[in-house]
Amino acid sequence: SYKFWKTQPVPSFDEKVESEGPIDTSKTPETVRQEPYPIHSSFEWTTLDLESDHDLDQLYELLYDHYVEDHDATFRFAYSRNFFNWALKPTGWRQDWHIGVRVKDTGRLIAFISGVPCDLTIRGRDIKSVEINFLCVHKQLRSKRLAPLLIKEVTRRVNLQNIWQALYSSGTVLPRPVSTCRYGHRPLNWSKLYEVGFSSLPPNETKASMVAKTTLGSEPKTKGWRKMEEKDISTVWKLYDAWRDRYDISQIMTKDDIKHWIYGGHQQDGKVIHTFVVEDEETKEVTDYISFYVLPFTVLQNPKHKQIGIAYLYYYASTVGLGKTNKDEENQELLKKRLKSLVNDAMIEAKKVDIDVFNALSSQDNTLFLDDLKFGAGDGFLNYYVFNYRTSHIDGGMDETDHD
Ligand code: YNC
Ligand code: MG
Repeated sequence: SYKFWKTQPVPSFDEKVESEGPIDTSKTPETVRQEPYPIHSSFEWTTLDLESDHDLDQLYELLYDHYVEDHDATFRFAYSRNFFNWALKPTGWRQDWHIGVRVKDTGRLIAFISGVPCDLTIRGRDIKSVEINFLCVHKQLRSKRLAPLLIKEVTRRVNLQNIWQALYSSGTVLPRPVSTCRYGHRPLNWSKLYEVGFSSLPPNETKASMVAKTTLGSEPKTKGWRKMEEKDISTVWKLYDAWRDRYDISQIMTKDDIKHWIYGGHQQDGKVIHTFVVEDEETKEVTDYISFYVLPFTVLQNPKHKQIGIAYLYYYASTVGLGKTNKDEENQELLKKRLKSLVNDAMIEAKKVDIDVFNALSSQDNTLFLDDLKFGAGDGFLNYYVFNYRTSHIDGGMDETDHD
């Protein structure tokens, strides 16, 4: 019924897109409500200070116990303190977009939502925007309409900065996704995935045959492969910016954003983001980069394993594909070959840091390699939304993967 979402500037499921652009353009920061929305008298709004261990610990604990689980509650995302420092403090981050709700009497944190700056290009139009993430309500306080209140409060605080659009993604279907992607999973440690119930044994296979099938080489094979260094930031930025022309929706990044999101900023220990480049052995030019981030699952109720190590394919680019479109079939074959070797080598690096499964969505150019590199289609989907913006559907690779 979408009682809340019906009141928001988002397209309905059945409407046709006649012209692309913002939905509600009537507001200005001056006409936006200046005070926080009223909240139940036993609660209070709080702005988390993620530079303080106390607040960072509280956020960690809330999400550790109450954030997203898989469909049968076998696994739950295990965000780390380092992960929050990466995901919630990019260039231009604002403390008042790290919004919590506390119990007045005890100070206990019971809900959270966040926004970070994230400008977008959608079909050639640049849009000032934020990304909304980590919406979470304590399990004992569910279904009390706290989520709409958090969403309205973050909207208010973003609008006060004269920003009217937001990107967000969710497994939940809401009005109305701009794109839907499917998760692919590539086992790196099949035996462990089997023991925790993440992977099952296909008919006509044995445990030994599955281990053999999923074993990777021990060292990357791409010539000139190495870890990204600080000196590569400018080149990676150029590659990133040229590469994103391939897609209908992409994030605008400054050089500082590349330093934060792709290089990992100051965070070089206990790293969340891992990035590798290919340096041409003759010219010494960086021709490709590829990155993944680390976000484990807590294994709920398993006697042997407490966690599985998970890597997510993140951004990449290769000069092989630059300036070419997917319609150039000859180039597409070269690109496919290149991406296969880059992703294969990235998985070898992931295995070295004890990752058990390597995930990739069906977005970007990933459908070129998912099957060949033995990614299995997952049962999870991710829907992408843009708040207060109307645009026709963007293919998230779902046409090319099997839908079951
Ligand atoms: C969701 N994920 O439909 P209707 S993803 C948005 N995103 O509203 P209540 C959601 N809306 O249908 P509960 C949503 N999930 O009546 C539910 N809703 O119109 C809608 N889970 O509220 C839902 N994290 O408080 C319904 O539900 C209304 O107590 C019901 O709370 C929901 O971070 C939730 O999956 C998700 O912690 C907080 O279940 C809770 O159940 C929970 O009665 C586990 O809410 C963790 C989890 C979600 C991860 C994410 C992206 C969030 C995007 C939010 C939308 C941002 C819009 C843009 C704002 C800025 C605009 C500018 C400019
Ligand atoms: Mg609630």
